[in-house]
Amino acid sequence: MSTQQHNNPLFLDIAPEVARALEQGKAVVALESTIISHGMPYPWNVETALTVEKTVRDNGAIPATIAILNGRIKVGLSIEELEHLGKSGSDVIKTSRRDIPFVVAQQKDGATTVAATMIVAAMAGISIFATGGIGGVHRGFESTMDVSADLEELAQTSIAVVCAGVKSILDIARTLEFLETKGVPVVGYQTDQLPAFYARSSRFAVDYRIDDPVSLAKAIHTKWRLGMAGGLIVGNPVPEADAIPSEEIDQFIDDAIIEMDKKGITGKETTPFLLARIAEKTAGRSLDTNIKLVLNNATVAAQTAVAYAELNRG
Ligand code: PSU
Ligand code: MN
Repeated sequence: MSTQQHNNPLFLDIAPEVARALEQGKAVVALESTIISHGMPYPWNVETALTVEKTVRDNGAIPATIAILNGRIKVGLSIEELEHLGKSGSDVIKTSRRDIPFVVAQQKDGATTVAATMIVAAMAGISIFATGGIGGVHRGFESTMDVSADLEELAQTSIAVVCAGVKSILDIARTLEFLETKGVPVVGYQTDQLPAFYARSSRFAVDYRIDDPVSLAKAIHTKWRLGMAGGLIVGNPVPEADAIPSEEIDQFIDDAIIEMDKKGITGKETTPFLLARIAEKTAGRSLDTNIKLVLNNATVAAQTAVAYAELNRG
């Protein structure tokens, strides 16, 4: 089990099934909830959240979707709770690191970003986390200084995040530079190149390529056993059949960013706006790709969590 467990029963409600699995040293995979409320439209968001949980189970681990409901930090949600988040959409507070204490203190509902989900997962003693895409350094950073809190969280919180890489709504080169500075390893799962979310490759090299869950779990385990706190990124490319090549998606992304700038959308609203506009522009094709890549990440995360639990027991 993780060395950083601060399971504070004052604030955390860990679902019985998740608590039991953690106690017994079984594989658990954390899942975020901003992707449900702000990342996809209803009802696809709820359907996807449920399918992701099933995929984690089918691969031998217990899913723990994380959110804040009525000020309680939840680790493991019921179907009704998932449905509530999915239906509420952007009425729920997009909750990153800075927001957690306020959403809790004011007894509100919060959907956790990658950063906030990492924080809660670490509190609960979960080590492996599956999502779609992480936040990063935004294009136009030179003038906006928009860098997602996800990156600082990866620098300090010991969670392995399985994602489909970094999408080109972000400045991929600067995101990688930031991660290098902060000492966050970027692993390619069965690839030498960082995936670009919709596309299988960004053409940027990863730090290390790993081809199987056991080797991946061993590298993660070794980092933390060395006493080196902090996260890792595992970039898992979307399956070939579901990918949208960069040549096709990049024009839509560029157009959506121009629209965003014209509308004056900034800060935490940017990613949800861009995802929704790209889905409209591609007539739902990008949403389909998004769903497929999350399921693919859930598979790899669950298999890695199983191997990681094995190492921890051994
Ligand atoms: N990228 C996606 N879908 C998402 C997000 C990013 O393809 O839903 C969400 C994640 O929750 C991520 C957050 O942690 O956006 C980053 O937001 P910001 O850049 O405001 O930190
Ligand atoms: Mn931002």
